[in-house]
Amino acid sequence: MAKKTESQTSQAIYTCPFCFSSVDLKNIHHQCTNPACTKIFLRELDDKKGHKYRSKNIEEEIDIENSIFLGKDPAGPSPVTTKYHIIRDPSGICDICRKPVYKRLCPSCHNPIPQGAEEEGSTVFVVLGPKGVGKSHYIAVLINQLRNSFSPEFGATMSPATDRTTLKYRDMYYKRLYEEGRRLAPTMSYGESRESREPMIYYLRFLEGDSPRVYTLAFFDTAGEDLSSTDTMRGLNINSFISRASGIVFLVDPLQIPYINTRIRMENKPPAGVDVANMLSNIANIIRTNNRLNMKDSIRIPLAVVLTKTDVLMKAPENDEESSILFGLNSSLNIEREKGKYDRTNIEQISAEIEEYMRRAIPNGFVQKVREFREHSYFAVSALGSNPAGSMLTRGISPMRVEDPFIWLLNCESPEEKR
Ligand SMILES: Nc1nc2c(ncn2[C@@H]2O[C@H](COP(=O)(O)OP(=O)(O)O)[C@@H](O)[C@H]2O)c(=O)[nH]1
Ligand SMILES: [Mg+2]
Ligand SMILES: [Zn+2]
Ligand SMILES: [Zn+2]
Repeated sequence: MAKKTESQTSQAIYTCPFCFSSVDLKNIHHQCTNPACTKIFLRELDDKKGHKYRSKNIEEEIDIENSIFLGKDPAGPSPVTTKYHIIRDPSGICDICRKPVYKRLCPSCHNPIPQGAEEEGSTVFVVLGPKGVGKSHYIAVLINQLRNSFSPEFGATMSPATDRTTLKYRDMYYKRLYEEGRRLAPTMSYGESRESREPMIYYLRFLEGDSPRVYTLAFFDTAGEDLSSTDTMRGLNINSFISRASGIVFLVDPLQIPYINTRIRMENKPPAGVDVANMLSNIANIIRTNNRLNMKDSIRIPLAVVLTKTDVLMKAPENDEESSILFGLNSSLNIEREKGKYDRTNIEQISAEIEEYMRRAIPNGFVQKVREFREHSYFAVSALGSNPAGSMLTRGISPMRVEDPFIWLLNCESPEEKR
């Protein structure tokens, strides 16, 4: 019963997955979908001569908040405009047509607040990891797999939350990877590009009985360098986002681990990379600070630790040294999971194997750090299925196990009980 009270109090507060602000659901903005209201509103604006925010388009009004969120001047030449009249009060009644309105907006950034936000809370999963780990490729391939393979398999539907998510996915990921067959370019850091600040948001709906379960998946493709210092994370407001997540997917690149990097034999081998134990430690510290936990308290957000680019570890060994870091034919990674249900045995078997692998390969108590997250599980995936030789993906894209971490996260205890 105590738990219930806890989750009831948290329900009035919604974390906007777009701008990360804490939104009191009693204090939000709305939009009226009657286009006539916008026209009346614009006519009224014209009567107040010299109004600063009058769009050139005769059928659309300027969305001041959303313009600012996207780094555009609302009084400048190309602000964000909308054909739906914005109501900047929580009444839920249009101030023009006086009818109830149902389109709800985050008051800070004017992105949508989905139906069911108060019952479901927002179940946000985030993908994190250092630069070069394979985040962008993983996210690009995962979205495609979740839509086209996972959803039909598990009786779900996945839809983009906004048109901008649709456009961003298509223009920055899908086209290049799936249509042109080219590798993705490195992601720009926040300092360099304001665009990257906006995550791609999808709603995943499971249609069970009369109350569908809805999850919000936030794919927040950071440039890894933004995550390597707690100061940068704090400055960018990523901290509150991470601290309120219902699940974290933390990516680890085997090729960046010195122990593996020195033993593996391959062409165009990248250099070893940052200390992942340190990065995970930063993430844990931020969660503890934000959620007012002691250093000794375990963290209640489920953590999926995911080894990327596993294709490079699944070849025939060239010598003994190499064979000690490869996954052989006996690896549990070769056992297919049972389709259409949560195959717990398969996931636990793989987790045990990868944990042992990481204990051997990564120094500085990485595995102990992971244990500070009360619920954790290890995974191994490959987005591309093979190591790209040049910028063209000549061998196509054949992903391996990319959806496993999400199947596990979706089957963790109900996320409201985590907080
Ligand atoms: N072998 C292999 N290489 C990959 C895979 N995914 C990404 N890579 C390589 O890793 C590089 C960095 O990936 P990227 O997604 O840009 O990393 P990010 O900085 O974390 O976003 C890519 O250019 C690819 O060369 C994979 O599944 N297998
Ligand atoms: Mg990237
Ligand atoms: Zn917002
Ligand atoms: Zn109206």
